[in-house]
Amino acid sequence: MAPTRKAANARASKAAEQAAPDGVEAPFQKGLIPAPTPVSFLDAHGERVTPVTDDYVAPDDDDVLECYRRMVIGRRFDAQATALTKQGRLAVYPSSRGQEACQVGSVLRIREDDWFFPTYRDSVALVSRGIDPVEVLTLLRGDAHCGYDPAATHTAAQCTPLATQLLHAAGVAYGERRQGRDRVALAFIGDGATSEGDFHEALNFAAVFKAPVVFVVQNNGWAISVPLEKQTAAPSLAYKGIGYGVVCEQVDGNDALAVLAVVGKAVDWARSGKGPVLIELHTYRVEAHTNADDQTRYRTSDEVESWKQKDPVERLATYLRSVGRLDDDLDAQYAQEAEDFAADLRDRMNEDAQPQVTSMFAHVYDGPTAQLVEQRDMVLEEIEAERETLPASGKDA
Ligand SMILES: Cc1ncc(C[n+]2csc(CCOP(=O)(O)OP(=O)(O)O)c2C)c(N)n1
Ligand SMILES: [Mg+2]
Repeated sequence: MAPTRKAANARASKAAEQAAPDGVEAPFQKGLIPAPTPVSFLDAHGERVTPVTDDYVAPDDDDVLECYRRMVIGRRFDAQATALTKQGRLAVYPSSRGQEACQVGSVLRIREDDWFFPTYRDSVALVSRGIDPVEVLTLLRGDAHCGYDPAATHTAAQCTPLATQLLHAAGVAYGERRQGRDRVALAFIGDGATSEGDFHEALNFAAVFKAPVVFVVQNNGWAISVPLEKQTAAPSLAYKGIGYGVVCEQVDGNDALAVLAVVGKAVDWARSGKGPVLIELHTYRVEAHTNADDQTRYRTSDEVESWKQKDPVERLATYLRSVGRLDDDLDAQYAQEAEDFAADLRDRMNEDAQPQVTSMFAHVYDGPTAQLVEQRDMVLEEIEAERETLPASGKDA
Protein backbone atom coordinates (compact mmCIF):
# COMPACT_ATOMS: atom_id res chain seq x y z
CA MET A 1 0.00 0.00 0.00
CA ALA A 2 1.29 3.50 -0.79
CA PRO A 3 2.45 5.40 2.32
CA THR A 4 -0.01 8.01 3.51
CA ARG A 5 0.94 11.68 3.55
CA LYS A 6 0.75 11.60 7.36
CA ALA A 7 3.09 8.60 7.60
CA ALA A 8 5.55 10.16 5.15
CA ASN A 9 5.54 13.40 7.10
CA ALA A 10 6.00 11.57 10.39
CA ARG A 11 8.97 9.71 8.95
CA ALA A 12 10.50 12.92 7.66
CA SER A 13 9.93 14.61 11.05
CA LYS A 14 11.66 11.75 12.82
CA ALA A 15 14.58 11.85 10.42
CA ALA A 16 14.95 15.60 10.97
CA GLU A 17 14.72 15.14 14.74
CA GLN A 18 17.36 12.43 14.77
CA ALA A 19 19.51 14.55 12.53
CA ALA A 20 19.51 17.49 14.96
CA PRO A 21 23.07 17.79 16.29
CA ASP A 22 23.75 18.14 20.01
CA GLY A 23 23.08 21.63 21.25
CA VAL A 24 21.58 22.79 17.97
CA GLU A 25 17.91 23.47 17.86
CA ALA A 26 16.31 21.57 14.98
CA PRO A 27 14.24 24.17 13.14
CA PHE A 28 12.68 21.78 10.72
CA GLN A 29 11.21 19.12 12.99
CA LYS A 30 8.00 19.68 11.10
CA GLY A 31 9.60 17.50 8.42
CA LEU A 32 10.02 18.25 4.77
CA ILE A 33 6.59 19.67 4.10
CA PRO A 34 6.36 23.46 3.89
CA ALA A 35 3.77 25.43 5.85
CA PRO A 36 0.31 25.27 4.19
CA THR A 37 0.38 29.02 3.56
CA PRO A 38 3.36 31.40 3.41
CA VAL A 39 4.99 32.14 6.77
CA SER A 40 4.48 35.77 7.73
CA PHE A 41 4.86 37.93 10.82
CA LEU A 42 3.26 41.02 9.30
CA ASP A 43 -0.02 41.41 7.48
CA ALA A 44 -0.25 43.36 4.23
CA HIS A 45 -0.46 46.64 6.19
CA GLY A 46 2.48 46.00 8.49
CA GLU A 47 0.47 44.88 11.54
CA ARG A 48 2.10 42.10 13.58
CA VAL A 49 0.32 38.73 13.18
CA THR A 50 0.90 35.22 14.53
CA PRO A 51 2.64 33.08 11.91
CA VAL A 52 0.98 29.96 10.53
CA THR A 53 3.63 27.81 12.26
CA ASP A 54 5.52 28.23 15.54
CA ASP A 55 8.73 26.91 13.94
CA TYR A 56 10.15 30.42 13.68
CA VAL A 57 10.96 33.21 16.08
CA ALA A 58 10.49 36.86 15.12
CA PRO A 59 13.84 38.58 14.52
CA ASP A 60 15.31 41.10 16.87
CA ASP A 61 14.09 44.67 16.18
CA ASP A 62 17.70 45.90 15.84
CA ASP A 63 18.12 43.50 12.91
CA VAL A 64 14.78 44.58 11.49
CA LEU A 65 15.73 48.26 11.65
CA GLU A 66 19.06 47.63 9.91
CA CYS A 67 17.19 45.63 7.28
CA TYR A 68 14.85 48.56 6.74
CA ARG A 69 17.74 51.02 6.37
CA ARG A 70 19.33 48.84 3.71
CA MET A 71 15.99 48.34 1.94
CA VAL A 72 15.55 52.12 1.72
CA ILE A 73 19.04 52.45 0.21
CA GLY A 74 18.37 49.46 -2.05
CA ARG A 75 15.18 50.99 -3.41
CA ARG A 76 16.91 54.28 -4.16
CA PHE A 77 19.78 52.44 -5.82
CA ASP A 78 17.27 50.54 -7.98
CA ALA A 79 15.57 53.76 -9.11
CA GLN A 80 18.95 55.30 -9.89
CA ALA A 81 20.05 52.29 -11.93
CA THR A 82 16.80 52.48 -13.93
CA ALA A 83 17.45 56.18 -14.60
CA LEU A 84 20.98 55.36 -15.75
CA THR A 85 19.57 53.11 -18.50
CA LYS A 86 17.58 56.06 -19.78
CA GLN A 87 20.70 58.21 -19.79
CA GLY A 88 22.59 55.60 -21.81
CA ARG A 89 24.94 54.83 -18.95
CA LEU A 90 23.70 51.27 -18.47
CA ALA A 91 22.97 48.80 -21.26
CA VAL A 92 20.21 47.05 -19.35
CA TYR A 93 18.81 46.92 -15.83
CA PRO A 94 16.41 44.33 -14.39
CA SER A 95 14.63 46.15 -11.58
CA SER A 96 13.90 44.40 -8.30
CA ARG A 97 11.59 47.09 -6.95
CA GLY A 98 9.17 45.31 -4.61
CA GLN A 99 11.62 42.48 -3.90
CA GLU A 100 13.76 44.36 -1.35
CA ALA A 101 12.65 42.29 1.65
CA CYS A 102 13.70 39.09 -0.17
CA GLN A 103 17.06 40.42 -1.22
CA VAL A 104 18.13 42.40 1.82
CA GLY A 105 16.59 40.07 4.42
CA SER A 106 18.34 37.03 2.93
CA VAL A 107 21.85 38.45 2.57
CA LEU A 108 21.70 39.91 6.07
CA ARG A 109 21.53 36.34 7.34
CA ILE A 110 24.83 35.19 5.87
CA ARG A 111 28.36 35.97 7.04
CA GLU A 112 30.93 37.88 5.03
CA ASP A 113 32.89 34.67 4.42
CA ASP A 114 29.81 32.71 3.33
CA TRP A 115 29.18 32.43 -0.41
CA PHE A 116 26.49 34.21 -2.36
CA PHE A 117 25.26 33.26 -5.84
CA PRO A 118 23.05 36.00 -7.32
CA THR A 119 21.12 36.30 -10.59
CA TYR A 120 20.93 39.30 -12.90
CA ARG A 121 18.00 40.63 -10.81
CA ASP A 122 19.85 40.72 -7.50
CA SER A 123 21.86 43.94 -7.65
CA VAL A 124 20.13 45.25 -4.51
CA ALA A 125 21.30 42.15 -2.61
CA LEU A 126 24.87 42.79 -3.78
CA VAL A 127 24.77 46.40 -2.68
CA SER A 128 23.37 45.29 0.67
CA ARG A 129 26.23 42.83 0.97
CA GLY A 130 28.54 45.83 0.84
CA ILE A 131 29.82 45.55 -2.73
CA ASP A 132 30.61 48.86 -4.46
CA PRO A 133 27.53 49.77 -6.56
CA VAL A 134 29.66 50.81 -9.53
CA GLU A 135 31.32 47.39 -9.47
CA VAL A 136 27.87 45.81 -9.20
CA LEU A 137 26.71 47.64 -12.35
CA THR A 138 29.82 46.90 -14.43
CA LEU A 139 28.25 43.77 -15.93
CA LEU A 140 25.03 45.59 -16.81
CA ARG A 141 27.02 48.42 -18.36
CA GLY A 142 28.51 45.76 -20.62
CA ASP A 143 32.11 46.51 -19.63
CA ALA A 144 33.15 43.15 -18.16
CA HIS A 145 31.73 39.82 -17.03
CA CYS A 146 31.87 41.04 -13.45
CA GLY A 147 33.00 44.26 -11.82
CA TYR A 148 33.96 42.84 -8.44
CA ASP A 149 36.33 40.08 -7.48
CA PRO A 150 34.23 36.95 -6.80
CA ALA A 151 37.02 35.22 -4.88
CA ALA A 152 37.72 38.21 -2.62
CA THR A 153 34.06 39.02 -1.97
CA HIS A 154 32.87 35.39 -1.81
CA THR A 155 30.19 36.44 -4.25
CA ALA A 156 29.75 34.87 -7.67
CA ALA A 157 29.22 36.97 -10.77
CA GLN A 158 25.56 37.77 -11.43
CA CYS A 159 24.29 34.85 -13.43
CA THR A 160 22.27 35.33 -16.62
CA PRO A 161 22.00 31.71 -17.81
CA LEU A 162 19.09 30.53 -15.68
CA ALA A 163 19.83 28.19 -12.75
CA THR A 164 23.43 27.37 -13.66
CA GLN A 165 24.60 29.19 -10.52
CA LEU A 166 22.81 26.65 -8.34
CA LEU A 167 25.20 23.90 -9.41
CA HIS A 168 28.13 26.15 -8.64
CA ALA A 169 26.62 26.95 -5.24
CA ALA A 170 26.10 23.28 -4.40
CA GLY A 171 29.65 22.46 -5.49
CA VAL A 172 31.26 25.32 -3.56
CA ALA A 173 29.22 24.52 -0.45
CA TYR A 174 30.20 20.86 -0.64
CA GLY A 175 33.85 21.84 -1.17
CA GLU A 176 33.81 24.06 1.94
CA ARG A 177 32.37 21.20 3.98
CA ARG A 178 34.95 18.74 2.64
CA GLN A 179 37.66 21.13 3.78
CA GLY A 180 36.25 21.24 7.28
CA ARG A 181 34.95 24.80 7.17
CA ASP A 182 31.48 25.87 8.26
CA ARG A 183 30.72 28.29 5.44
CA VAL A 184 27.38 28.07 3.69
CA ALA A 185 26.25 29.10 0.22
CA LEU A 186 23.15 31.20 -0.39
CA ALA A 187 21.83 30.85 -3.93
CA PHE A 188 19.04 32.93 -5.48
CA ILE A 189 16.84 31.82 -8.35
CA GLY A 190 13.61 33.02 -9.97
CA ASP A 191 10.32 31.13 -10.29
CA GLY A 192 10.77 30.53 -14.03
CA ALA A 193 14.26 29.12 -13.55
CA THR A 194 12.90 26.31 -11.34
CA SER A 195 11.82 24.66 -14.63
CA GLU A 196 15.47 24.27 -15.62
CA GLY A 197 17.18 20.90 -15.26
CA ASP A 198 20.06 22.52 -13.37
CA PHE A 199 17.66 23.41 -10.54
CA HIS A 200 16.78 19.75 -10.02
CA GLU A 201 20.34 18.50 -10.37
CA ALA A 202 21.59 21.05 -7.87
CA LEU A 203 18.92 20.09 -5.32
CA ASN A 204 19.60 16.41 -5.72
CA PHE A 205 23.37 16.80 -5.45
CA ALA A 206 23.10 19.07 -2.42
CA ALA A 207 20.69 16.70 -0.67
CA VAL A 208 22.68 13.53 -1.29
CA PHE A 209 26.00 15.09 -0.27
CA LYS A 210 24.53 17.28 2.47
CA ALA A 211 25.97 20.41 0.92
CA PRO A 212 25.34 23.42 3.18
CA VAL A 213 23.42 25.50 0.67
CA VAL A 214 20.24 27.52 1.06
CA PHE A 215 18.32 27.82 -2.20
CA VAL A 216 16.06 30.87 -2.23
CA VAL A 217 13.43 31.13 -4.96
CA GLN A 218 12.14 34.66 -5.43
CA ASN A 219 8.77 33.83 -6.89
CA ASN A 220 7.85 37.19 -8.38
CA GLY A 221 4.95 35.79 -10.38
CA TRP A 222 6.46 36.16 -13.83
CA ALA A 223 9.25 34.82 -16.02
CA ILE A 224 9.32 37.68 -18.49
CA SER A 225 5.79 37.22 -19.98
CA VAL A 226 5.17 33.70 -18.64
CA PRO A 227 2.95 33.65 -15.53
CA LEU A 228 3.49 31.22 -12.67
CA GLU A 229 0.47 29.09 -13.58
CA LYS A 230 2.12 28.24 -16.90
CA GLN A 231 5.36 27.43 -15.12
CA THR A 232 4.29 24.82 -12.61
CA ALA A 233 1.39 22.68 -11.42
CA ALA A 234 2.95 22.34 -7.95
CA PRO A 235 0.90 23.85 -5.08
CA SER A 236 3.98 25.86 -4.15
CA LEU A 237 7.48 25.97 -5.64
CA ALA A 238 8.74 25.03 -2.18
CA TYR A 239 7.19 21.58 -2.63
CA LYS A 240 9.83 20.85 -5.22
CA GLY A 241 12.29 20.09 -2.43
CA ILE A 242 10.31 17.17 -1.02
CA GLY A 243 11.14 14.69 -3.76
CA TYR A 244 14.83 15.25 -3.18
CA GLY A 245 14.65 15.05 0.60
CA VAL A 246 15.34 18.77 0.97
CA VAL A 247 13.53 20.55 3.81
CA CYS A 248 11.54 23.40 2.36
CA GLU A 249 9.46 26.37 3.35
CA GLN A 250 7.27 29.02 1.78
CA VAL A 251 7.38 32.57 3.04
CA ASP A 252 5.74 35.92 2.41
CA GLY A 253 8.65 37.54 0.58
CA ASN A 254 7.25 41.04 1.10
CA ASP A 255 7.53 40.60 4.87
CA ALA A 256 11.11 41.27 5.95
CA LEU A 257 10.50 39.80 9.42
CA ALA A 258 9.49 36.48 7.90
CA VAL A 259 12.42 36.47 5.47
CA LEU A 260 14.90 37.20 8.26
CA ALA A 261 13.35 34.54 10.51
CA VAL A 262 13.15 31.71 7.98
CA VAL A 263 16.36 32.34 6.05
CA GLY A 264 18.16 32.74 9.39
CA LYS A 265 16.95 29.32 10.54
CA ALA A 266 17.79 27.75 7.22
CA VAL A 267 21.34 29.14 7.28
CA ASP A 268 21.84 27.78 10.83
CA TRP A 269 20.49 24.42 9.70
CA ALA A 270 22.82 24.23 6.70
CA ARG A 271 25.80 25.45 8.75
CA SER A 272 25.22 22.79 11.39
CA GLY A 273 25.80 20.10 8.75
CA LYS A 274 22.23 18.98 8.20
CA GLY A 275 22.13 19.67 4.48
CA PRO A 276 20.37 22.06 2.13
CA VAL A 277 17.11 24.00 2.47
CA LEU A 278 14.78 25.27 -0.24
CA ILE A 279 12.80 28.44 0.49
CA GLU A 280 10.17 29.98 -1.73
CA LEU A 281 9.64 33.70 -1.17
CA HIS A 282 6.31 34.90 -2.54
CA THR A 283 6.82 38.37 -3.96
CA TYR A 284 6.13 40.39 -7.09
CA ARG A 285 8.09 42.17 -9.81
CA VAL A 286 6.35 45.55 -9.91
CA GLU A 287 8.43 46.90 -12.80
CA ALA A 288 8.89 45.42 -16.27
CA HIS A 289 11.29 42.47 -16.70
CA THR A 290 14.00 44.93 -17.79
CA ASN A 291 13.99 48.40 -19.31
CA ALA A 292 13.72 46.63 -22.70
CA ASP A 293 10.40 44.93 -21.85
CA ASP A 294 6.82 46.11 -22.45
CA GLN A 295 4.83 44.65 -19.56
CA THR A 296 1.51 46.06 -20.81
CA ARG A 297 1.47 43.31 -23.45
CA TYR A 298 1.00 40.52 -20.93
CA ARG A 299 -0.38 41.81 -17.59
CA THR A 300 -2.87 44.32 -16.29
CA SER A 301 -2.11 47.44 -14.34
CA ASP A 302 -4.72 46.29 -11.78
CA GLU A 303 -2.57 43.29 -10.97
CA VAL A 304 0.50 45.48 -10.51
CA GLU A 305 -1.48 47.94 -8.38
CA SER A 306 -2.76 45.20 -6.09
CA TRP A 307 0.82 44.18 -5.32
CA LYS A 308 1.91 47.75 -4.71
CA GLN A 309 -0.53 47.68 -1.79
CA LYS A 310 1.71 45.05 -0.17
CA ASP A 311 4.87 47.08 -0.59
CA PRO A 312 7.64 45.57 1.58
CA VAL A 313 9.29 48.89 2.47
CA GLU A 314 6.07 50.60 3.57
CA ARG A 315 4.96 47.55 5.54
CA LEU A 316 8.21 47.47 7.42
CA ALA A 317 8.09 51.20 8.13
CA THR A 318 4.59 50.79 9.58
CA TYR A 319 5.76 47.98 11.82
CA LEU A 320 8.88 49.82 13.01
CA ARG A 321 6.85 52.92 13.82
CA SER A 322 4.34 50.81 15.75
CA VAL A 323 7.09 49.43 18.00
CA GLY A 324 8.68 52.86 18.46
CA ARG A 325 11.84 52.13 16.47
CA LEU A 326 11.22 54.55 13.61
CA ASP A 327 10.08 58.18 13.54
CA ASP A 328 10.10 60.98 10.96
CA ASP A 329 13.61 62.13 11.89
CA LEU A 330 15.19 58.71 11.53
CA ASP A 331 13.28 58.04 8.32
CA ALA A 332 14.51 61.37 6.89
CA GLN A 333 18.06 60.44 7.92
CA TYR A 334 17.83 57.13 6.04
CA ALA A 335 16.29 58.86 3.01
CA GLN A 336 19.19 61.33 2.95
CA GLU A 337 21.70 58.49 3.23
CA ALA A 338 20.00 56.81 0.26
CA GLU A 339 20.06 60.08 -1.69
CA ASP A 340 23.80 60.54 -1.06
CA PHE A 341 24.39 56.94 -2.09
CA ALA A 342 22.53 57.51 -5.39
CA ALA A 343 24.31 60.83 -6.07
CA ASP A 344 27.71 59.23 -5.59
CA LEU A 345 26.69 56.35 -7.87
CA ARG A 346 25.42 58.77 -10.52
CA ASP A 347 28.62 60.83 -10.46
CA ARG A 348 30.84 57.82 -10.78
CA MET A 349 28.70 56.20 -13.49
CA ASN A 350 28.90 59.43 -15.49
CA GLU A 351 32.65 59.04 -15.81
CA ASP A 352 33.47 57.24 -19.03
CA ALA A 353 34.51 53.68 -18.36
CA GLN A 354 37.79 52.40 -19.72
CA PRO A 355 36.92 48.76 -20.35
CA GLN A 356 39.73 46.37 -21.13
CA VAL A 357 38.63 44.54 -24.23
CA THR A 358 40.78 41.50 -23.61
CA SER A 359 39.29 41.01 -20.13
CA MET A 360 36.27 39.32 -21.73
CA PHE A 361 38.53 36.44 -22.68
CA ALA A 362 40.13 36.17 -19.26
CA HIS A 363 38.56 34.34 -16.30
CA VAL A 364 36.34 32.19 -18.54
CA TYR A 365 38.30 29.10 -17.58
CA ASP A 366 41.18 28.58 -15.20
CA GLY A 367 43.51 29.10 -18.16
CA PRO A 368 42.78 30.30 -21.72
CA THR A 369 41.77 27.68 -24.28
CA ALA A 370 43.22 27.71 -27.82
CA GLN A 371 39.90 29.03 -29.16
CA LEU A 372 39.83 31.88 -26.67
CA VAL A 373 43.38 32.88 -27.55
CA GLU A 374 42.45 32.83 -31.24
CA GLN A 375 39.34 34.96 -30.64
CA ARG A 376 41.23 37.43 -28.46
CA ASP A 377 43.95 37.85 -31.11
CA MET A 378 41.30 38.36 -33.76
CA VAL A 379 39.69 41.18 -31.75
CA LEU A 380 43.08 42.80 -31.10
CA GLU A 381 43.89 42.69 -34.81
CA GLU A 382 40.55 44.29 -35.64
CA ILE A 383 41.11 47.07 -33.13
CA GLU A 384 44.56 47.67 -34.54
CA ALA A 385 43.20 47.78 -38.11
CA GLU A 386 40.54 50.27 -37.04
CA ARG A 387 43.12 52.52 -35.40
CA GLU A 388 45.09 52.59 -38.62
CA THR A 389 42.08 53.88 -40.55
CA LEU A 390 41.42 56.67 -38.04
CA PRO A 391 42.55 60.23 -38.75
CA ALA A 392 45.72 61.20 -36.91
CA SER A 393 43.87 63.00 -34.07
CA GLY A 394 41.73 59.90 -33.51
CA LYS A 395 44.80 57.72 -33.12
CA ASP A 396 45.94 59.75 -30.16
CA ALA A 397 42.58 59.51 -28.44
C1 LIG B 1 19.11 29.00 -19.78
C2 LIG B 1 18.36 30.25 -20.14
N1 LIG B 1 17.23 30.17 -20.85
C3 LIG B 1 16.54 31.30 -21.17
C4 LIG B 1 17.02 32.54 -20.77
C5 LIG B 1 16.25 33.81 -21.15
N2 LIG B 1 15.64 34.40 -19.97
C6 LIG B 1 16.23 35.43 -19.30
S1 LIG B 1 15.38 35.90 -17.97
C7 LIG B 1 14.18 34.76 -18.23
C8 LIG B 1 13.01 34.65 -17.30
C9 LIG B 1 13.41 34.14 -15.97
O1 LIG B 1 12.35 34.27 -15.06
P1 LIG B 1 12.51 33.97 -13.52
O2 LIG B 1 13.38 32.78 -13.31
O3 LIG B 1 11.16 33.92 -12.92
O4 LIG B 1 13.33 35.21 -12.97
P2 LIG B 1 12.93 36.77 -12.92
O5 LIG B 1 13.44 37.37 -14.20
O6 LIG B 1 11.46 36.86 -12.80
O7 LIG B 1 13.65 37.32 -11.74
C10 LIG B 1 14.45 34.02 -19.39
C11 LIG B 1 13.59 32.96 -19.93
C12 LIG B 1 18.23 32.56 -20.03
N3 LIG B 1 18.75 33.69 -19.58
N4 LIG B 1 18.86 31.41 -19.72
MG1 LIG C 1 10.14 35.47 -11.96
